[in-house]
Order: sequence, then C-alpha cells, then structure tokens
Amino acid sequence: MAFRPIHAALLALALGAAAPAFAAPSMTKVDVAAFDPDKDGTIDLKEAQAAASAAFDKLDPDKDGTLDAKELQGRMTAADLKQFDPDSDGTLDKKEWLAAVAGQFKAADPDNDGTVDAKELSGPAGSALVALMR
Ligand SMILES: [Ca+2]
Ligand SMILES: [Ca+2]
Ligand SMILES: [Ca+2]
Repeated sequence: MAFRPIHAALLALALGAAAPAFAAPSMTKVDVAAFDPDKDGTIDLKEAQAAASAAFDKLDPDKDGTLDAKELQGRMTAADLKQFDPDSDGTLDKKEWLAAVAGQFKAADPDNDGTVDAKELSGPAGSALVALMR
C-alpha cells in the first residue's frame, strides 16, 4: 500500500490546540490524542474506525454513501482505491472504506498488539492511517 500523507502541515496546525498528554519530541505532530477518546494513549481499531467513519461522512458531501476518487482528495492512490474496491464500481462505500481502514490499521501495528501507539502512528503506515481518519 502506498497512501500519500498530505496536508501534514495543515493537520499539525489544526491539532496545535490539543495538548498531548505525553512528551514525544521526535514524533510527527500528528497526535494519538486526536483519535483517542478513551485516553489510554493508543488507538485501537474501534477508535480508528470511529474516526474514519466520521471522516467518511465529512468527505461525502453529496451523501450518496460512497466516496469517489475526487471525494477521496488524494487520501488514497488510484491503485489503493482499486485494491479496496472489491465490487469495482470505482467508489468506496462505508463498508469498503472501513475494511481499508482495518487493513491500514494492521499495517500501522507492526508489533500486533492491537493498538497503534504514538511511535507507530508516526511511521509511514501510521501516517497513511491518519490520512483515513481525519
Ligand atoms: Ca484508545
Ligand atoms: Ca465499491
Ligand atoms: Ca501496536
């Protein structure tokens, strides 16, 4: 998978107001806390999918229940869109979207403990996951 992390600077600005609960000077500005409603310092799949579900609704202004390449706004490459579109209709419905999130979550969790921590979130796979959650 090759999600392109975009608008990282903008996101960092947007998240600037949320004070992190921990000191992590070397990590990316993307903050676990932004996706961590239970505040345990990590993102579990449920939290990731809840955030991604909200992102889906935000990205689907025509509310037809699917995201096309335009609505995805570069969060996913054309190749990835193809990969996560098993019915090949050129769009992602919410089920396909959440399956893509689950796949990316797994990629962002190399230690396989079922959570994405700050360090994992700051890696390339973590950044790609963020692209689906914001
Ligand atoms: Ca959590
Ligand atoms: Ca589809
Ligand atoms: Ca982990």
